Amino acid sequence: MRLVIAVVQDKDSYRLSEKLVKHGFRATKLASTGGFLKAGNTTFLIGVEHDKVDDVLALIKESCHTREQTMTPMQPMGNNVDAFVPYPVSVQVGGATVFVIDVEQFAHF
Ligand code: 2BA
Repeated sequence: MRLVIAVVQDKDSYRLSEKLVKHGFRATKLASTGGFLKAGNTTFLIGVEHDKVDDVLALIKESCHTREQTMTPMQPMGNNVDAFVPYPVSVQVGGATVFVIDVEQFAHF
């Protein structure tokens, strides 16, 4: 068995959930936060047999889109940690960041 961990944008998570259910894949959704943008995203944990990994990756690929996102994180100004200035950042996010991990043991009681 493999564990597919997919970090997707919140906007794509409903579409991906629907497709996974429709194709009979089991998944857990976790609310997560990106370390860079500090914006909410969704992390899917999908346990799947080896020969089905490519099917899951295809569903993720067709569900998740690349978007340009502008964020204004607050940066400390000089040595004074109380003074902050807005610093706009434009980055391309997604479609999805995916890790595929070997599962040593799986139990479902
Ligand atoms: P964030 O960490 O909020 O990153 C959002 C987007 O900001 C990234 O999109 C990337 O385009 C950009 N970015 C991230 N770190 C950067 C940096 N140090 N300098 C410049 N730009 C940077 P994605 O690559 O599509 O990543 C989307 C989300 O996937 C990330 O949100 C994070 O939650 C997750 N992620 C990406 N790579 C990861 C990794 N190696 N390990 C764990 N989570 C990861």
